Amino acid sequence: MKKHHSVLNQRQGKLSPDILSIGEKILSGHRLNDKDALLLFEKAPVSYLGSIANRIRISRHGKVTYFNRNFHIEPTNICVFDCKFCSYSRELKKQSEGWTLTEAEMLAQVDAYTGKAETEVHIVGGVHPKMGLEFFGNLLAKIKEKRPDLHIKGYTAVELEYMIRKAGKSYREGLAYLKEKGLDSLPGGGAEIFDPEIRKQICADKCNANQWLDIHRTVHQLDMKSNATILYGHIESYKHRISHMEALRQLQDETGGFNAFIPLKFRNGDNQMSDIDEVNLIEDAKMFSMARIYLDNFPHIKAYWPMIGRETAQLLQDFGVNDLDGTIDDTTKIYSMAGAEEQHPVMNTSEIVALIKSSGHSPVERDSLYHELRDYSDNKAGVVL
Ligand code: V47
Ligand code: SF4
Repeated sequence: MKKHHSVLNQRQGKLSPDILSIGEKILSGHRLNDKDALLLFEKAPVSYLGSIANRIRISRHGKVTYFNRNFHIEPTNICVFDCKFCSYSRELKKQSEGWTLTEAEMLAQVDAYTGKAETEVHIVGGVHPKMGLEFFGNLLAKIKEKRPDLHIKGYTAVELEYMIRKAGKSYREGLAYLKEKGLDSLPGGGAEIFDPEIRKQICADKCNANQWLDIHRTVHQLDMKSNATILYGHIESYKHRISHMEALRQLQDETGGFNAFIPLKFRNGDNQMSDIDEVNLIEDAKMFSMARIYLDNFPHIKAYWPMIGRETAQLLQDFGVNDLDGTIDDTTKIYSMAGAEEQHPVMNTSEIVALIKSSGHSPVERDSLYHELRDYSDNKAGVVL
C-alpha cells in the first residue's frame, strides 16, 4: 500500500505530524495500539479516518458489498433483565404488555418461507424464564427437520448464558447440545460495552464481559462462527470503545472464529435512556472507520441498516463497511421500537442491490458463512432473476 501514502498526505492538507505518522504506520501494515487509537478517535478528522478505513476495505474486498437473505424470529419480548437502553423488552412483571410465541407459531413462520430464497433465519429475543435450553433445542431440531438447508443464526450470549446456567450445564455442554440440535452460528448481540463500570449503569443484571467472551470462545472451539457488536453513542467514552474492541481483537487472535463486527448505534426512543441525545453521522462514520482500522483480524464490518437507516448504511460503505444486513422482511421489531428511522424494515433483493450499486459498489449475495452465492454487479437493473 506504500504508493498511497503521499496521496493521503497531500489530500489531507494540514494534519498534525502525530496523526499522519499513525496513518502511515497503519497503511504499512502495523497494528493500531490503544494509545494511537485514542488519538485518532479524539483528533483525526473523519475524512482522514474514512480514507484509511476505505483503503483497508478496498485492499480486502475491493468494491464488493455483501448482503444475505434472511428473516427474523423473535420468540418473545418478555425479559428477566432490565437493560436501560432497551425499548423492546417488557419486564416479567408486565407480561400482559408483551408477546410470547408458541413453538407452533414459530414453526409457522419458518413454513412461510418454504420455497423462497432466504438462506438464514436469525433467532433473537428477550430472556423468558420458561423458554429454556430444552425448549430451544427442540425448536432448532424441528426447524432443521423442515428446512435442513436453512442456516440458523441464533441466540445472543445473554440468552445462552441464562438458559445454560438454568439448565445446570457448562457452556461447553449447553452449546454442544444446541449445535447437535441444529444451531449453526451465533449473532453478536448482548456485548454492549464490556467495561464493568459502564455495564453496571446500562445493563447491570445480565451476563458480564467475561461470560460473553467465554461463550463466544466456546462456540469457536466447537467449530461454529459468531459475530460481535458494540453499542456506541450513549454514556461510554472513546476509551471504553477501544477497550471493548481490544478484548474482541484478542479473542479473534486466539480463535479466528468471528465473522463480522457490527457497531450498533444507540437509539433513544422509548427507553430508560431517552434523555441521552443520539450521536450524529460524523460519529457514526468515525465509529465504523475505527472498527475497520482497529479490528485488523475481523474480515467483515457490517452495517445493520434497519437500525442505522438505509442512507447512512449506504454511505458507510466508504467508511469500512463491506456487508449490509439484510433483506429482512419486516420481521424485526427491536429497532423500530427504539426509534430507528425504519419503522417497517423491509428491503427486497432488488432494492438492496440498487442501494449498493448506486454508491458505486458491487453487490454480492452471500450465505451465512460468506460463501459467494451470486454476483449482481453485472445485473444493471438490479432485477432479481
Ligand atoms: O444486544 C437494544 C441492541 C442488540 C437498543 O449478529 C439497541 O448478525 C441501539 O445484536 N439502540 C440485538 N441498539 C441485535 C443484534 C444484531 C442485529 C443484527 C445482526 C446481528 C448479527 C446482531 O440490539 C442488543 C443491543 O445491543 N439494542 N436496544 C437501542 N435502543
Ligand atoms: Fe432483555 Fe436483551 Fe432488552 Fe436487555 S437488551 S432487556 S437482555 S431483550
